[in-house]
Amino acid sequence: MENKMLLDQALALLPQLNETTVEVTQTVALDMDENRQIRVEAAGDYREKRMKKGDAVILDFGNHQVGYLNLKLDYEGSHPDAPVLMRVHFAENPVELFEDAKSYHGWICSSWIEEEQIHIDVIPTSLQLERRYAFRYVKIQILDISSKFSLVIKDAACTAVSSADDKNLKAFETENEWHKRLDQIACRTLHNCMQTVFEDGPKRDRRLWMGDLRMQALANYQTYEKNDLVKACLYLFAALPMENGQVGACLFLDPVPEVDDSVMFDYALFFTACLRDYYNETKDMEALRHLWSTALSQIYIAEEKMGDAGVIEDSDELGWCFVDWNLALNKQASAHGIFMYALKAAIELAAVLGETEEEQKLTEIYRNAKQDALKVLWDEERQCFMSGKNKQVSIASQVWMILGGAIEGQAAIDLLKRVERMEDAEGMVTPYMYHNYIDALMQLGQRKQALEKLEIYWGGMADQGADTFWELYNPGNPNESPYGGTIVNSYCHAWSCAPAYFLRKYFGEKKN
Ligand code: RAM
Repeated sequence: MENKMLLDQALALLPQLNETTVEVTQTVALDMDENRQIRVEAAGDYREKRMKKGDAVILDFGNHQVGYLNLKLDYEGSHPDAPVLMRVHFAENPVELFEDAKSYHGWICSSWIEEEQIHIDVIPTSLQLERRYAFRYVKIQILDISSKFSLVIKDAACTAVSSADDKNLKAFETENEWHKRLDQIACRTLHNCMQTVFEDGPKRDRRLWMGDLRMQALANYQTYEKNDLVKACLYLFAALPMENGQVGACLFLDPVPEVDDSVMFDYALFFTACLRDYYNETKDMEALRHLWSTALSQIYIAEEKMGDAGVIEDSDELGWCFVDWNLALNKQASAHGIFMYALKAAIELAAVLGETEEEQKLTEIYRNAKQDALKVLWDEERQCFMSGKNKQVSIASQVWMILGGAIEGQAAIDLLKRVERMEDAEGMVTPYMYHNYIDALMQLGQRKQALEKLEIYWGGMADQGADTFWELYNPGNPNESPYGGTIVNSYCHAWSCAPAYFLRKYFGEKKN
């Protein structure tokens, strides 16, 4: 099913990576108190240490980096008479250095843990670790060394890589220092996820996901404006669909470009929305013509999930529709809202292309989807949208109904307020879902609330010392992980670069 024309176009657009050498800014010691708060203290100069068995140093690279570690090693004492065995542990967030890799038994593969054990046979030597890592801190620990000599790390540096270049970062004009800081963290997040494709996170999963791409593209238009990278990613998804023509949830580049075998109802539909955003930004008519049939077929493939009642049917299949990492969340109502959201995008694109008949057909589907949402999913008694057979209330369901246009204006404003007060309403756990929530508030003209929520939520991560924004953040439990351990969480995840998008688009102060 691979489309060679689209694939060739995509590959031709893939960027080169820029390399920068980054030095260690300080050697540190880390301490964690009973509330899991971490204190970072300066701890001399790593170059001065004479390392014996069990000794460790923690190097701080000053900011989040993505790249390759280079070490220059020497010794003091007798000629090395045995190899040195050392463990190198990389951490995006210092909390990772307090977890023991061996005690991680979560469901996602532990091979994501950023740890290496290496033998060094010949010293002095210069070495570069083969694997690319995402980190700010690196802990080097000597597991064993002959008693006849000690190890000296003469130099440590990182060859950092990204396809984004800060020279091309658009200025963000604001006098608000706090907004500047949130924007900087968001831009760093995006920058470090911009590799050969937009990666979801450079630590994990290091690949192109459709749902993440939509948000990365939006932030990119306000910041680095690497629009060809968005284009390349859209072409990749269109070139490598599933058997039935559906856009896959994610894809790999190596050893050859290939779509993963997982699909998600919402992610496939976000292709259509992402193409609409890309077109609005670039007016790239040629790309729209190339990608339109993929965008349109996502709507019809999704429509097959429409049940007799006229709303998208629920499913027990795990991960059928993503929406958020809240594992208790029922996805039905959100799925229906996302279907409507993508339909709106498809109607817009059909109009641009002059596909009048298609436009009318889609408008008709949209009209019915809206009517049936109000008929089937709206609960008269509780005055909100419900999801699934157990009639679950969640913020996500309301947000997607609003973004899909099922409810508008004051009624929608009141709805959000009402549901936020309901104790049994399922909440949001990812910056990804928070982005959609802020988007809904903005669509309803609730600027003040949107800004407040953004400042509190992303500001919460900044207060925890984040250099880049995280994959997950639950203010009630900053160490939450859906994977069974923070050691595999990603602390630089581009679906969380919303501050760069919202602050720059709506809250900047244009200087005269
Ligand atoms: C996470 C990935 C990615 C996301 C999927 C659904 O595991 O890192 O960001 O799109 O979940």
